[in-house]
Amino acid sequence: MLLPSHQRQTGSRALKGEGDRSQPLSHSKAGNSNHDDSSLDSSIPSHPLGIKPLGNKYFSSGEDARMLLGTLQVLPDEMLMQLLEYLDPRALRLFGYTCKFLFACCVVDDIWKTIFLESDLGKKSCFEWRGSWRATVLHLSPEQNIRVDCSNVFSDVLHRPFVCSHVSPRHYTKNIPAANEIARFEDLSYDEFAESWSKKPFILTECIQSWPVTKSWTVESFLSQYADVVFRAEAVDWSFATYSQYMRNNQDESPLYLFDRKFAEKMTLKVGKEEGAAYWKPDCFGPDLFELLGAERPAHRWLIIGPERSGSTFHKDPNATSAWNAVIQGAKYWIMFPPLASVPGVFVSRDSSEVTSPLSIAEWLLEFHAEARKLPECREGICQAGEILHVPSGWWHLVVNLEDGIALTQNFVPESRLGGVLSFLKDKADQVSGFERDISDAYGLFVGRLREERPGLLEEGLRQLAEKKRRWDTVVGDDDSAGDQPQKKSTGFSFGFGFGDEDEDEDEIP
Ligand SMILES: O=C(O)CCC(=O)C(=O)O
Ligand SMILES: [Fe+2]
Repeated sequence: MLLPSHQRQTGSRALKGEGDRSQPLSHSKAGNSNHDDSSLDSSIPSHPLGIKPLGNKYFSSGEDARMLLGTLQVLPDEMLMQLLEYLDPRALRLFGYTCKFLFACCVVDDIWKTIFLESDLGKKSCFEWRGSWRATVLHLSPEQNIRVDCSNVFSDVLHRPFVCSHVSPRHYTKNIPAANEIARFEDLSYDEFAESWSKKPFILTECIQSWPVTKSWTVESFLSQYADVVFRAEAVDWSFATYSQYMRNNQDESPLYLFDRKFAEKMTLKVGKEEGAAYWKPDCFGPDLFELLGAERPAHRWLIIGPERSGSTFHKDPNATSAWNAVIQGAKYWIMFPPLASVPGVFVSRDSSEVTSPLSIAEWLLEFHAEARKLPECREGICQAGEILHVPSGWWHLVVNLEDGIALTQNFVPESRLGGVLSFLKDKADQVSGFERDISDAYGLFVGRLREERPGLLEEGLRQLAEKKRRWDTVVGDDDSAGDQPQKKSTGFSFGFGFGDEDEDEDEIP
């Protein structure tokens, strides 16, 4: 599921000079990469305008376009880019014609994306996508997209997004260390799941083969059946016809991701084991305790569609729920860490309500992937079309589509994770998300429903909750100043609650 609203994410761009096929400097990456950097460099084409990383300036004998900026030379590139955000489309276009350096700045597509979103066009669900936000806002045909030779523009701020939008995620998914491989089974029984697997990720290769959508859904079939259905894709609501144009032809570093929770209603799908159903929840995960909430349960299922390189940056799923994610078309690379791990490049506030990480998936892969996969708690795997992956409650995950794809995901509360969910709803009430606005006490609502329908289970859940709190108090000496999120360090400090399971990984902090 997408980053829940309780985990506000802020971004920081890690800037490093990097090579370009036509230039002598080589890639500089964090963590002494064990990837083959030369193959990464050769997979990145030269910038279409000829823009180069800043470091290349020191190897160039020719003129530097920045010298012709006049008084604006005093401003660093980051600040120049920020200034441009104040210009309207006409001013931005004209300003770009004043010199080559400013041309390179003014065609950066992210600025045009903001302009698009704030314009009337940004409110439309059907329009012609022209391959870039700039071309779409300015109604430019391919021949009207002017090309200026910017080979004397040296800037990491301008070059880095181009690298990130051309990084092939496949480069990072090769050679998964055997110890990191997410377990794969054909299928699991509910007993096996409840006894041994509810706290670990795994992939099932046969479990969803009987779903009708596994055979019938492709991006093409969607286009023929649902072209006019309007889906939510991050900040926009677009018809599938429009989204598929975008999906096939965009250069965004973080492509807009179609992530819609009302899809079943919009597409008039039947879900569940009934005549004519499109798909149903797999048996192996057992009862979903949030079903006791009926219509009052928080948002729980999503249709996900996106192009290669789209995906989800590091997050934990909301309300300490577990999830399954079924790939219908395409393939997804998952990299996951248990709840208390410190994930390289991901910084969490003391109360876990804010997550700061590099802006894009590509940026994280470039800077932190090599270091991350060396950690003993790292789990990685590729979920192919027709397979389903289990996301245990509280696990960090980053997911990237390796090709255009369609997936279905659903969040749930298995019996074995009830204590964790009760603890979250009670102790992190300010981070609870996905409920309708008028539900102010999710913990009280859930406990009340469990008391009516599953009193024995509630008792066990409350016992787990109390035990968790007791263990926590023992560790931190009941002292608030200790902070509420000790991080598991890669150097080996491990912190587990071990509720009875011999091989318990870790659990959430109450
Ligand atoms: O398919 C994806 O991008 C991942 C979605 C996700 O985070 C999930 O299913 O929990
Ligand atoms: Fe998720």
